[in-house]
Amino acid sequence: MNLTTDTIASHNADRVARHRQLLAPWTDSVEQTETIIEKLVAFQIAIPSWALGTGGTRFGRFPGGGEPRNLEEKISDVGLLHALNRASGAISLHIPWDIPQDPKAIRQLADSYGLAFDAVNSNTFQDQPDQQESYKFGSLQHVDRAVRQQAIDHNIDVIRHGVDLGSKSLTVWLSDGSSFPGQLNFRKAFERTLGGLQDIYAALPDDWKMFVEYKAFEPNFYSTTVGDWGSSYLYASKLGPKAYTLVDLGHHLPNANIEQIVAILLMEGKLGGFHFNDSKYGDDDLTAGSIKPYQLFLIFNELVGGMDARGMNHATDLGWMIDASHNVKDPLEDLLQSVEAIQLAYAQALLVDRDALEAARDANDVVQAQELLQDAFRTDVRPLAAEARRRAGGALHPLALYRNLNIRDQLIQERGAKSIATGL
Ligand SMILES: [Mn+2]
Repeated sequence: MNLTTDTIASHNADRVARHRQLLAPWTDSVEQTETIIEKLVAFQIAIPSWALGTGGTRFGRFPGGGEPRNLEEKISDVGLLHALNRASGAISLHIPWDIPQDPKAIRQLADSYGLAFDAVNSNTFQDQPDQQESYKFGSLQHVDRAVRQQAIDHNIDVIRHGVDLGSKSLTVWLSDGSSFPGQLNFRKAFERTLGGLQDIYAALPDDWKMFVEYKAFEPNFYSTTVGDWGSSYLYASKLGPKAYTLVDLGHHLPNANIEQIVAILLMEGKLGGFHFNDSKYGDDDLTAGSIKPYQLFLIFNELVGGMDARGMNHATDLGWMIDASHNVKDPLEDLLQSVEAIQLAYAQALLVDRDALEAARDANDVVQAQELLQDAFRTDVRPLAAEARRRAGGALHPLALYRNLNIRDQLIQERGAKSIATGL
C-alpha cells in the first residue's frame, strides 16, 4: 500500500507545534544540532526481507496476518516503512527466498519507493527442495567436494542476482561447524572453507564487497567454522581488499565487548557492516536497543570515533542492516522501533565531546571519561530524529501514524489473515 504525502503532512500538522517546543532548546543552545540532523537525514538502515513476516521460534509460529506473499509485497512493506521514517531506504534480499523473476521490473518497483538494494544474502544453512547435495554436515567446509562446489555455485548465483538489482555486496553467513567433539578437523574445515570463499571472491565484481559474517554458536553447538571476529578477520584478510567482517550483534558469546571488537576492526579497515538486533541470552534477534541500549550507544560511540579517525562517510562507507525476527510483535511496528533506536544511538554518539574525552583519558580521569559518555547517552535526542524525519518528508511519529491508519488491518484485507512470507 502507498502512503500519500498528504497523509503524512496532516499527521505532522497535528504534532508540529509540540515538536517545535521540544526542538527549541536544541536549536537555541546546542551547537551541533544542525550537523546531527543532517547526518540523521543521510543515515539509512537496510531492512532485511526476512524480517517482514513473523519469524517464530523452534517451538511455534504465531503469524499476525497480512504478511508479504512475494518479493513485490516485501518491497512494498519496506517502501511503507521508508515513507513513514525516511530512514529505511534499502532492502537486503535473501536468495533463494527472494529470487527476482523480472529483475528490471523489481528494480523499477524499488525505485518507485526510493529504495536501493543493500547486501544480498546467500543461504547454505538449509537444503532446498531441488538441490542435489545436502548441507547437513556443512557447505563450504564439507568433506565432499561436490557439496562445496554446490555452495560455491549458489553464492556466485546470488552475486548474479545482486548485479541484476544493483546491489554492491554479498553477505556470506555459514552455519558450518560441528555439534560434537571429534566430528570435525578444525584446520581442514578452515582450509576448505577458505578455498570456497576464495572461489566466490573471484566471482565478485570489482566494485563489490564481500561480508563474512561470524557466529559463535547455533545451529551447531560445539564449534562454528566462522565462529568469531578473529576467524572472520582471518578469512577476510586472506581473501583480499574486497572482503570484510560483518558484525551481527547477536552472534557473540554472552557479555562479549562488542564495542571493542568494532573499534579494532574499524582501525584495521576490515569492518564491513552491521546486523542490528538485541538479545538477552543468545541470538535472540530482538528489537535493536530493546534490552541493552547503553551497549548500542557504546558501539556507535566507537563507530563514530573510528569512522572519523579514518575520514569515512558515516552513511555510505559501512553496510547498515537490521537482522531481526519477531515472534509476538507486528513486524513492521518492530522495525520502526529498531530503526529509531539505531538513529537515537547514532545521534547520542555524535553528541560525545571527543576532545574532552581524549583529554580525560590522557589525564587518567576515569570519572570524567564516564561522565562524558553517560552525559551523551542520557540526553533525549528524540526531537532530533523527529526533525530529521520531518525534513526528509517522513512522519514526526511513524509508529503513531502506522497505528492511526490501521495499516496492519489493511494489509490483512489485501493479503489475507494466513499469508506467509516466503522463506518463513
Ligand atoms: Mn545476521
